[in-house]
Order: sequence, then structure tokens, then C-alpha cells
Amino acid sequence: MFEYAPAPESRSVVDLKPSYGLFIGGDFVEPGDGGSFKSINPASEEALAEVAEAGPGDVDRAVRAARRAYDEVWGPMPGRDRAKYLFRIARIIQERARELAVLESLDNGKPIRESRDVDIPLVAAHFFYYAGWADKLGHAGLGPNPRPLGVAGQVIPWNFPLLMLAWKIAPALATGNTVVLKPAETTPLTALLFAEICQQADLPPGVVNIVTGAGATGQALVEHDGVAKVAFTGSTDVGRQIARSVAGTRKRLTLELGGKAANIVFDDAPVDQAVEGIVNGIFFNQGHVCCAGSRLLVQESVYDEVLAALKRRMAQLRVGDPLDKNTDVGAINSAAQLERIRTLTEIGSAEGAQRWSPPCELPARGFWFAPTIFTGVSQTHRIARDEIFGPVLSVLTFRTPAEAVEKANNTPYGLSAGIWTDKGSRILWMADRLRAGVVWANTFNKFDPTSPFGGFKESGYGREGGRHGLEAYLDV
Ligand code: TAP
Repeated sequence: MFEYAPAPESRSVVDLKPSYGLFIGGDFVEPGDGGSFKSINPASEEALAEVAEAGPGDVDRAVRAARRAYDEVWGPMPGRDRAKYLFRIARIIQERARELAVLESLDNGKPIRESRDVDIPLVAAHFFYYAGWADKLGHAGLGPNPRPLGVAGQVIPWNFPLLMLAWKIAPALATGNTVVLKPAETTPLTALLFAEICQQADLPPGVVNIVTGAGATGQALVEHDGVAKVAFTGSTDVGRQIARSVAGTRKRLTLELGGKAANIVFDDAPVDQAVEGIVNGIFFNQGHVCCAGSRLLVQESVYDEVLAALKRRMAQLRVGDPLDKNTDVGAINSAAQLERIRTLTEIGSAEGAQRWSPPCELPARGFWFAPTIFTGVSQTHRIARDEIFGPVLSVLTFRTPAEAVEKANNTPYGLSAGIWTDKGSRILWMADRLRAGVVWANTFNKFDPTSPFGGFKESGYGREGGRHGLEAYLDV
């Protein structure tokens, strides 16, 4: 086995402050009625910084600041001028990419290879893409004079902290709305660095406001009367609560929720390529991916071959220090998430599925879980139905394309799916029948700001990204 020397990325590029306030009206301010909490490095359990927790009064201040900015500056501003700010933000993100990537890996636990090569470039790409739309909204096919909605209240999860921020803020600002965003409790730090970037870009005060805190802060934000549009990414349970609280109001709502995607491998697929796609589909970002290919459906005739190749490949995965450039699988984001993964995998074993992980030594401190697959899984097993949101793959088999479709669609979710086959006609036949917002063919987890993303069924409603992503923020 090839041995790698350690190749850690330096943390010195990040200038972490001991404590952070709330970003309201263009300044960092102390919370009026909230407290504070610590953000922890999940790879070491070390406290990174003390972060302000916004109470309802702080949320109210932020929404008022956003409304003022909307009425006085951002709403009336011509699209071509808004675009200049967005382009400026995109360029600063590129200039400070290394700092953002290191901070994201420290706060979230994801490998630096992913934050550096996937998350941050996509964040910049989103701002560039939506900057281009800001002065062309009348030509987006949404009617002659689409109007912004007002203040958008946005709540995001911890799995792609800065990327989810970009998915929310870039289209909102391009369309002339102002925002109050609440990042996840366990990963607030890159959102606060983004606030500094807004200052550096001279963005008018109040156009972007960041209120850190836990679920109660998010709830205060989505329930605030001054919010005209709610955009939420997170779990289906919280999404349901939000849908209930918004029902009967004039607020517009988009929900991006959970998933349990099928990654379907046919007997004519190139096995090595498919195995790379399977590994990328479930072990990328420790499996903390809403569209992860967490159910592998393999055609029975190639099951042994695919499984042997998958195990060989998994034995090569390097689990450990997120800041090491050779790391493939980093830390689980929190103790609570680790507990959830453990519970669901224990249920998997108890229900009779066979568990396998490659030999791998996990660090003593921090939150870790070895890449794991379950075979002998049936449709009724919890691990085939519940979203585990960790590096755990459930393997099922099928005989015919029709059976593959039926099994793939047999889930309350419908966010994504993958197809691996040599036949173009089969890809089209399958894609027509899969109830999933995104279907990848002979690839997986490919993202682009020009492409809409979103779910069917309990994976939510509304689309983010592309031209479709504009509509959610416009009165058309
Ligand atoms: P949640 O517990 O739903 O948290 C998401 C966000 O909502 C967090 O900022 C959370 O704050 C906040 N929140 C919690 N309770 C709330 C309430 N009652 N009202 C308003 N906001 C509230 O999800 P999570 O565990 O962070 O993220 C994992 C889930 O997100 C998975 O199911 C995953 O599939 C889904 N996800 C979906 C997508 C897309 S695009 N569909 C993308 C990423 C993730 P705290 O952090 O303080 O709890």
C-alpha cells in the first residue's frame, strides 16, 4: 500500500476572532436579547470562536434593517448597479478562496480538497452567474416587469455552509430583495466571514444581515411579519413546521429538504467508472449531502463484480484530518449527527443487513465514522428508507429496468437519482420515469449554477439555481 506523507494546509491564513457579534445593518453588533454559543471544530472538539445568539428582538432589528435597505437603496437601484456589487463579491470570494476553504474545513469538518475544489469555486460561480441576471430580469421569460418581493428570511443547514448561503443570497440580491440569513448553529463562521466580505465590497448597509443562533432564531425569522419570502434548506421535519407556520400568510416559500437517492448500476455500465460514481455519491462530504446516492441499486448479474470493486476502492479511502490535502473523508459535523448515524446503523444490523467497513484507524478525538456499506438490505429496512446523512450506503439489487424504477421511486423523497449504463435510450427511458428533481447519468453529484435544483414529494418544492431560481424571488 502506498504511504502518503502528511500534507496539512496551514491554518495561519485564517484570522479567527475570539468572538463574533450579529451582522445587522452593515455592522457587527452585540445581541440585545440573546446569549452566545461556541462553534466547535468537529475534527478536534476544540472551540473555534464564541458566536452571538440572536433572540427575537435581534431578529426584529435585522428584518427592520433589511426592510429599510430594501425601501431606500436596494429596491430602487437599477439592476446594472446591483450586478456590480454581486460581481465585486464574487471576485473577493475568489481572492479570499483559500481563507474561506480553510475556515469551512475547520468549522464543518469537510476535507480541504472538497472545500477548496468544490464548495468555494461553486460559491463564486453562483455570485458570478446571478450577477449576470441582475440587469436582464425582464428577459428571463418571467413577464415584462418582474418585481422583487421585499425581505427574504433564509435558513440554511450545516453540510455546505457557504455554498447554501450562496444559493440563497445570490439570487435574492440579483432580483432586488434584501436578506436576513440564519446559518446553522454548528457552522456559522464562513457566513460571518462572508459578512466581512460584504463590508469589503461596500455593499449598502442592511442589504445582507446575518443572525446566528439555533433553531429558535430560525423560527423567529421565518415567523416575522416583515419577511415576504422564506427560503429554507434543512430537514423534512423542520420544513413541515415552517410550511405550517407560513400557511395562511402572504409569505412565499421554497423548501429544499431531505433525500434518499437511488444510484442505479446496470450490467452494461463500465464498472470502474461506476464505482467512482458510487464512492463520490455517498462518501463525498462524509455523506452529509441531501442528494447523496445513499441507496445503491445493482443489477443482479453484476452484483458480485461491482461489490468486489467497491470494497477494493473503499479500502483506499483516507479518513482523517480535514486539513490534510490527501484526506478523502473528514469528520462528522457534530456529536448529535454522529449519534444519529450510529443509531441508524445499529438498527440496520439489528434488522438483519450485513455491515462492512474497510480497516481504518479513526482519530481519538473528534467525531468520526468509517465509510460503511450494508448488503442484504430489503426495501422495508430503516436504512433503506430513512435519510442517514452520513457515510453509509445501503446496497439492494434488481433484475429489470422496470424493477429498478419501482425500487428507486419507492421512497417518500425525490431529490436526485443516478443511472449507470452504456445505452443512451435506457438513460432517457429511466430518467422519464424516476420521480427525482435531478437525474445524473454516468456521473453523480455534479453541480452548476445554471442548472435548477430541487425536489419532488417530501424533498420539498421550488427550484434553486438557473433561471428557475430567479422566479422564487420575484413577483411575476
Ligand atoms: P435542520 O435541523 O432542519 O436545520 C436546518 C436549519 O434550520 C438550521 O439552521 C437549523 O438551526 C434551523 N432550524 C431548526 N429548527 C428550526 C425551526 N423550528 N424553525 C426555523 N429554523 C429551524 O436540518 P440539518 O440537520 O441542519 O440539515 C440536514 C438536513 O438538511 C438533511 O435532511 C438534508 O437532506 C437537508 N438538506 C437539504 C438540502 C437540499 S438542497 N434539499 C441541502 C442540504 C441539506 P440549527 O442549526 O441551530 O439547528
